[in-house]
Amino acid sequence: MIEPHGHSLMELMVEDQRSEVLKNESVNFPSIILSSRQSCDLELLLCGGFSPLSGFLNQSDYENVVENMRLSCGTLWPMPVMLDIGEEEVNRVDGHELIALRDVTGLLLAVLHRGDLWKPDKLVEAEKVFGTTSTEHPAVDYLIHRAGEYYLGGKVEGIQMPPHYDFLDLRHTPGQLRSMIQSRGSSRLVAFQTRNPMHRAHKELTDRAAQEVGGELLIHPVVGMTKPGDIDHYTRVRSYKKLLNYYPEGQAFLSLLPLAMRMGGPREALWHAIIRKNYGCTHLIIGRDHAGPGKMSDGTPFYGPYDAQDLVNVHSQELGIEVIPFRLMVYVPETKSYQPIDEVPKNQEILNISGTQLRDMLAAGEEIPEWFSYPGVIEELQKTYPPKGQQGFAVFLTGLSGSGKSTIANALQARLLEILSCPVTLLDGDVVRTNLSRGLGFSKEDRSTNVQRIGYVASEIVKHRGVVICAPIAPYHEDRAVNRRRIEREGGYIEVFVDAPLEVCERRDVKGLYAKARAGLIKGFTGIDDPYEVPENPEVVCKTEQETIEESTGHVINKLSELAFLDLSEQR
Ligand code: PPS
Repeated sequence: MIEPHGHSLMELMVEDQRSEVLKNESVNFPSIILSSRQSCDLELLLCGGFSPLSGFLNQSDYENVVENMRLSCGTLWPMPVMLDIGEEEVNRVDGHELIALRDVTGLLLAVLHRGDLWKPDKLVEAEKVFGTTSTEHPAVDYLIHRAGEYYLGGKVEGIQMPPHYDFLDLRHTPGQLRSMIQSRGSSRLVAFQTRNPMHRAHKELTDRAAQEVGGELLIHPVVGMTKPGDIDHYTRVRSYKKLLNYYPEGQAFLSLLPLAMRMGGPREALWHAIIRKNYGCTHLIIGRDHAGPGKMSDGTPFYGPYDAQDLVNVHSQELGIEVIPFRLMVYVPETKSYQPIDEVPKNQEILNISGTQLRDMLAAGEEIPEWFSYPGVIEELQKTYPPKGQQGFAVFLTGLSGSGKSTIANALQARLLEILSCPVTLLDGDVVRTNLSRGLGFSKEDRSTNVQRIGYVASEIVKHRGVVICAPIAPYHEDRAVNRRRIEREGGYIEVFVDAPLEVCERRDVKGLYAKARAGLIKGFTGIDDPYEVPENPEVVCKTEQETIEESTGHVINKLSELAFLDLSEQR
């Protein structure tokens, strides 16, 4: 049996006296402001979660980790933990032995004793560590596009843990967790790693694992950084708390892990095992595609479904924590029970709902079947992912000056106010330019700033489940695409191309601006001597020279209803 509290922890926080000395001296040190990823890594270093590391990796350790998954001393360590910096920081730390590591607010977290500084071969790192150089892999994307070009190694002395303000009763350092385990008198603790909400399949799997081992269960979700697009940790933690009620009293407990995941599949599984050992666990459940980022756009998975289990098995002796491998758990309606997929007889019907399917069902307001999850858990997810009819949305009208954007926007606002019992904000081009964007001109850069500002405000309104109509010219694809991405993350977005030929707009010339532009009195006028990039895939096209304003407004209302953002049968 493995002794859970046996090995010593490498905690890097210094005593009060040393901390005071360092704080006083730090005014003379150059500073590095840590990114979110670096801050998570530092937290795990300081609390001992990354034992036996004593700081950010130096070059020989890094090269060994990349090549052989081992530190230079031979200890198993599969993941580079690097302080990546850019050219500017390289110059800043030049000639200094001690460097202050601060969070974004400037708070001094730790002092780094400068070690090696070098420029890594990122492609080699990507290939060896993640098995791919494709930037579709989130960690490779981070490495290539976001991480600095240089690595700075060195030991760290911890002054203050990165501060947290949420779920404080559920955050424990490895030391705290070990004492908790000891005081509970448990000798076997099975950890369950997750970055997703947990449902009945997970409950079943964790029950089986704990029973198999005869131990207690630690639900140990990652709340540092997970895969971009994952459900936020606030929602998840609320749902885990609800799930706990479904375990027998005292069988399972919850603690949050501030790790920044890399989605590194097999290597990450090994890393998770080492980290959980540091937290005092004796066993770790490794399921299907553990810490995998899913598939590439061509459908090829980055890792085989059980690669992580295989790699961890190879090193099981050395790890000092036992791994409990699990196959995918599926629901068998005939027996009304969950089974590992390899234990289900062929031809027997099985049911499963993927994360994406679940989100689609929530967005459609569909009932989630009892066999899949628990009412308390679903209730929490429904609060964050309300059906489309309760989400906010933005209608983004784009078109030439005089195409009819403002007229449609005003009519649409009135129609929506008639249907919905909530306010409707109108961000019209002219109005925005007198308030939000006062002082901006009509250069490409100023137009981008103007249009993206509108997108930002719209995204905030949509995030708060409000309704907004925007009506700038927005002549460039790129700005419209940025806005779409930003707003779609928060709720609904529909682009309406207000399509009137230039000669029609010019004939209308409501403000007399086309005449001035033709006369050369206004330079850079859209359609005359400045470009308008026609939208490629707008949700709605309004041909204002061929249809009435009621018809144009009707197209938009119908599209909103078709996409389920507007329920025409009921008041909002
Ligand atoms: S942009 O490109 O999206 O930032 O333009 P927008 O903010 O919507 O423009 C608002 C109004 O500014 C008037 N105007 C001009 N339009 C285009 N090009 C130039 N150079 C220009 N100078 C002033 C024009 O009346 C726009 O209003 P609308 O409502 O579109 O007619």
